Amino acid sequence: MKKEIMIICMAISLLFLLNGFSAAYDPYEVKGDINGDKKIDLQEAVYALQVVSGIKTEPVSESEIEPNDSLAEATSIGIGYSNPIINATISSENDVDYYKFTANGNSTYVIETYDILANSSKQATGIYLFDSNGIELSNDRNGDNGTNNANARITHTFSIGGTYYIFVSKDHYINNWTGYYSLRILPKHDETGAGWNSDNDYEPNDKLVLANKIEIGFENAQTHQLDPKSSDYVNNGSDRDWYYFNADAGNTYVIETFDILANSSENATGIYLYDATGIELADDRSGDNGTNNANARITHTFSRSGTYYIVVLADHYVSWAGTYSLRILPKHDETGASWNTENDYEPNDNFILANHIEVGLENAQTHQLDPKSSNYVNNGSDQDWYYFNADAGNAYVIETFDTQSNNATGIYLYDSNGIELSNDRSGNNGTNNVNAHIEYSFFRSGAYYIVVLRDHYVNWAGTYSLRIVKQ
Ligand SMILES: [Ca+2]
Ligand SMILES: [Ca+2]
Ligand SMILES: [Ca+2]
Ligand SMILES: [Ca+2]
Repeated sequence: MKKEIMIICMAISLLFLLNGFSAAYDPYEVKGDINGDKKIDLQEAVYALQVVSGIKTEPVSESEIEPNDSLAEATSIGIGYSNPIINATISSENDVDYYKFTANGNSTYVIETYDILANSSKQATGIYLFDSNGIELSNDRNGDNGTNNANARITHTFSIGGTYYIFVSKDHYINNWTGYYSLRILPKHDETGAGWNSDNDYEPNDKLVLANKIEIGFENAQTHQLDPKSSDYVNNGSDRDWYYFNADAGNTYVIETFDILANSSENATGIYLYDATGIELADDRSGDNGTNNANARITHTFSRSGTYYIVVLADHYVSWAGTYSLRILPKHDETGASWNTENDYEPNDNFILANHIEVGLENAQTHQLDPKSSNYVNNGSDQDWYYFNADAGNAYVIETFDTQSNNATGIYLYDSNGIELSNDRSGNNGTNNVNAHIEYSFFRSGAYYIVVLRDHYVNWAGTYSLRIVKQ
């Protein structure tokens, strides 16, 4: 009894002490104010006491405080990646855990249980969200929504700020589950408190609202991973990575995953494009479109300016985990379009990404069909697109030359709508040092497109030259 009185006295005196320091940046004040509400309540005072006494060293994560078996006994949890509850437990068949938090008005949070090891069960927790009157707003009662290291997950938009409650219990459909879980409340990517783990691939980003930012342009590519550790945790789907970017109305972008080494699999990623309301605009879900070093590829013209979303996940038909890069490339004539001058002016594997070539003998260009294509997961080897301006009524000769082989390249000619006008797909038409050869008269002046790729019948890679000559 004396001991308990002593602890209470210490806690109370600490409470005064901490509040007295609240104007200064005392580290214990920051650590003690778990709720971030600039006040220290008894629970926080006890926590601060534990920090002072060395029992607790972790400055931000907190655990549950039993008993928390009712709304009135709810443990406080802060908002944000840095304020989780860690190592809470469902300790028995009947154990239930209540938490309370303060939501900002007009904010969206992802609430999830996570880091539940899948050593004994494929199912674990369920979670429920209540308002301050105890009315249920949402639930994921059998952990249907979690991916990667998350088990049960709710996404909810709070129009009114205030106190809300989370209820964690065993999965609704299993008789019993006991074990450790962690719990966090993650704000939308553009809201106060949004944060990611820079030491772990900028996770958590497994929901549209938790998307990482990616800028448009060749030089703004990012490299990430689909996490092979997904299978260690209770979840309902492996790692997926969301990104958001801002598109300008009328612009066309190529969005692609690339530089995925083909050492273990011929398939890797799929990508999907969404608008801000979550409506799918395009997908390449099994990486059907990529060539050369690209795997999954979407080409889309954006009719409205605004924020758009990409999700990268494993190819729809395979279980894949590993490292990938992602980029968003503007059309050749749009702001931010650029190419790698140190690597043959790639990426140009799509007419949207075409390099420019001027008409005239003196404007011939020398390039390569890349022999490294086979190192990467793709659905076709290197191809090189070009565009040029032609005048109506004139005949033009388009040809590859100096290929060191008669079975090297094929060339195809397109108009700006992507309609094929002519081809020499296996380099049948050239003589002497000319390999593939097209002659064509244009009815309309304008931009036209050429693609150079390997001879239709031969697996060729190497150096070629290209010229377009007005007759
Ligand atoms: Ca990831
Ligand atoms: Ca992820
Ligand atoms: Ca090339
Ligand atoms: Ca190319």
